[in-house]
Amino acid sequence: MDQSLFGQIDRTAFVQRLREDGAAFGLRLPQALSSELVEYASKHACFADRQVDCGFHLGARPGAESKLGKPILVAQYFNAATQCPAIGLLLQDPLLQWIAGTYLESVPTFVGANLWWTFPVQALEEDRDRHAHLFHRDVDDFRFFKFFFYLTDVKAGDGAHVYVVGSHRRPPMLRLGDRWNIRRYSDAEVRECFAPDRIVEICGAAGTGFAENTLCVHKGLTPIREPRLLLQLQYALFDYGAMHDRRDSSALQMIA
Ligand SMILES: O=C(O)CCC(=O)C(=O)O
Ligand SMILES: [Fe+2]
Repeated sequence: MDQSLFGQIDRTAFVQRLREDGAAFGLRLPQALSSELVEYASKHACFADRQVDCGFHLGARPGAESKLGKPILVAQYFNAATQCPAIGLLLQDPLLQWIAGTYLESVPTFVGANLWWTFPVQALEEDRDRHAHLFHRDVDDFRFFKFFFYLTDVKAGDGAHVYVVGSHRRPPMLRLGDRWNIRRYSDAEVRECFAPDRIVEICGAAGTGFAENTLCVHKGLTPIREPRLLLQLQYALFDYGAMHDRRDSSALQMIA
């Protein structure tokens, strides 16, 4: 544990929180690592809507939007898990591995890193749905969870990740079939099911990290002023090959 990038945190309490609340807080990336991730993002192409043929560098976002004929809400990097050394370091971190194994009660399987921007735009409603800006639950494995790291400052009302405390154990049951169906929930439905203090907007400076079992009801808020850069590391029991960021480099094409 002395080798961890995260220093001393009460790891047993962290996992306990994750079990009870569905999320646990208090991780902080070292400044140098956070900056390295931002620098990686500034030097490599990201891909609008996670489409391999929609690559652009950050400075060319207006041109990319003109080509696509719409505002870009989300753009993701491909092959960052293998190409970005800072992500490689995080994947070896003993504290993150301990949390993953303890929470999953199994040898943890790392199933994917995802590094993406969310931009402050007047997004199309279909893009807000597609990119998880409406409340939902992720159902990715029998047991799984994600680490999230903000790489830009995230202020209230401006692109935060929002989750409902404890909702991994008590999903909303509003319609017949809600026990089994995976669907999007409106804000009104979530407010109807949960007390206001359970609906938590997670804000924090660049470097803020937390873990969440995204079986909890959650969503990303569409930013209003500042773009948000986020790194997500996902751990599960099994790797179904659906969550990684690997794409054949010959398939990657730029649009701007
Ligand atoms: O962008 C966020 O904060 C949430 C993303 C999300 O929930 C998802 O991709 O499933
Ligand atoms: Fe999600």
